Amino acid sequence: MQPTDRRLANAIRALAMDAVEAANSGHPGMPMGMADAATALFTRHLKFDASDPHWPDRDRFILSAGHGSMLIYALLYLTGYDRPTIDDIRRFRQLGSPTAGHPENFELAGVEVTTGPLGQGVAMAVGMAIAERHLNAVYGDDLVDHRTFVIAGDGDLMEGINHEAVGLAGHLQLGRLIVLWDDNNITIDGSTELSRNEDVIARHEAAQWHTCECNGLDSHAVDRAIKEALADPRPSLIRCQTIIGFGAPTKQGTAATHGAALGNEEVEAARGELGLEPTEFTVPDDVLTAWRAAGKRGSVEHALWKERLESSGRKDEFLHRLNGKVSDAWLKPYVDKLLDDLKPVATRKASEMALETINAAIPSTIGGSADLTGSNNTKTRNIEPLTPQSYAGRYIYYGIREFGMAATMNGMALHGGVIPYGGTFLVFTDYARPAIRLSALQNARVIYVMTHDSIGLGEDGPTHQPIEHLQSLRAMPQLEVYRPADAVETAECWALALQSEGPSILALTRQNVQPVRTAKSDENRCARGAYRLKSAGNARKVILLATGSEVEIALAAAEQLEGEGVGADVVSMPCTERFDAQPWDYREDILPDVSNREILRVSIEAGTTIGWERYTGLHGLRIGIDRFGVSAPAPDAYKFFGLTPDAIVGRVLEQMKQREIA
Ligand SMILES: Cc1ncc(C[n+]2csc(CCOP(=O)(O)OP(=O)(O)O)c2C)c(N)n1
Ligand SMILES: [Mg+2]
Repeated sequence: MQPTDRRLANAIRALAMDAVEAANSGHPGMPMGMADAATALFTRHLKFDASDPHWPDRDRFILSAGHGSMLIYALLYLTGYDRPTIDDIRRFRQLGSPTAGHPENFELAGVEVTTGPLGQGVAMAVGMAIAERHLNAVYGDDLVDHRTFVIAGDGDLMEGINHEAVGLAGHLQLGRLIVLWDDNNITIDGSTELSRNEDVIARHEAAQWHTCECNGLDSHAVDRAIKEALADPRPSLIRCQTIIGFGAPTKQGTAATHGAALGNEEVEAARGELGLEPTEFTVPDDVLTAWRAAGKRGSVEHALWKERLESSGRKDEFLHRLNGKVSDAWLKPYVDKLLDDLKPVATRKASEMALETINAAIPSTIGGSADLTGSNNTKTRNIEPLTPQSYAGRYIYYGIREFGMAATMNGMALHGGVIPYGGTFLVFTDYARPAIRLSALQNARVIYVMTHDSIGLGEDGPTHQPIEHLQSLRAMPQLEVYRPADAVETAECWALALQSEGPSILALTRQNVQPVRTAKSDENRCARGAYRLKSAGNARKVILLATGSEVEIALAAAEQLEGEGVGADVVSMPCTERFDAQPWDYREDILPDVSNREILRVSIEAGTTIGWERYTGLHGLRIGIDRFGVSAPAPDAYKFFGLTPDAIVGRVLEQMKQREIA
């Protein structure tokens, strides 16, 4: 006899309670409250095959309420994924176990995205739904025809990013996105009445979503609600009314179940209440069998899909696209052509020029901007907008939603088959930063086109002029920050970003810069992160290290120094992370490890100097800006901050004198 849904759901409850108890850490309330809804979703609707978590046409499931990680771990175990095993679940939240505190996409197949920072899961789901519709438009129903389901908590819907994500999803009419809201009226501080009186349903409806409500503790009611959502062409919000910690006799319905072990006594009482096995981490045989059958539900559809793939004339192209590898064959011919006709150009414009070629050569790119298309130069002439009428388009008008854009791009990148890039001003990486951090943590290939990268943007002044941004982004692990100096370097950095497995930031100028790379080269010189652009003519006394728009200033300063008989190398350093990864002998060649009395090392970057001592040495000369900017035309701002060849040469000579460098 098939066990009841309630018994299936209770297996989730049991594992959640036991794992949190064993770790004495974690969040039992959410999985216990949503166990019935998750049972309805996983046993009747979600299209998946536990034996192949990477099946490209699977439905995507995102647990936006990542603190309830035991919900997804229980589901993956019960439905028969290879991992987590029951031992992994016993080792919930322990060092080396894939059952990390919050679900991590790099730990377990079946965990599509990393969640935990509330709100971002829903926004990433929007990106997944966009990627699905786009690939469907390109490859058709036979190969791409799936949905994106989300479980979200009160917190996910309260976060600011939710407004951005909901607005974008409604606008793009992403009807295959279905969010199940765990409406339990509880957050950490207690009742949601403490902090919320908005009408969540009305807000979604105002954003052109379909909504419905159900008793989230009744799997059949949830089932009906999901059916209704599936039938509606709009994105759907299903309000599942639940009780947090359902089944814990004295604690259910209270914040006490949110984020702490229930305690032995309460767990034992819950076992009685729910009719669970007496021993921990135990699932009754008939229940496990039923769950395992649910994990195989999709196998027939999966087999049919494979047949369609085999008989598709586009099989190779489709698989190539999904594996994500891109060639940089476009780069050399493009750069050679650039070199034939050198002229000053802003690197944001150089980025657009490179993108014309890239977008033609690589069909998986999808561009966009947070309402700064004309400033970020992100839309090339050869791509059309992605709209509800035409999901095949490759350009997204994200609106003024920087955080939403970044999280959406994470979802797109992790869906696979597309390479998202999107722009805003570099200073507004602050608005997108939590999602940039998740790009890095998740190793998602998202390319951030961040223009107006310094005081060089001029008149808009201190609110718009990045100062600490470059260095603070460089401080983020697994993120590559590129600041190219001219059109050639911009193209090279684009090639590196496209070939990277993780995220990149391209910091680009608003103002024109002189070409600094004028000779043909067989290699991508930016690949080493820093390289000697000009060697000292006289005996080398100085190394000028510069990035982006300051490289041409460094070259001019070096020329003056040479005129004074002082030999000066100029090193262009478009990507510090890549330079740091070079072998010792290369780094030693570029930046010899000698005292600043022998060779003075000087960094020049129109931003904070904090951190540059890493390359100049503690007593090297760091030229930059350690205060907020000024509202003025760019040349005046550069002069004001001493970022001119004359001012730099003056400071270098003075330092040399002080240090008695002859
Ligand atoms: C951006 C962010 N802020 C704060 C937290 C800490 N936090 C984790 S869960 C939670 C409460 C969430 O409430 P709800 O979504 O209703 O979850 P429930 O208590 O119902 O399980 C908070 C504040 C977080 N994970 N992410
Ligand atoms: Mg809640």
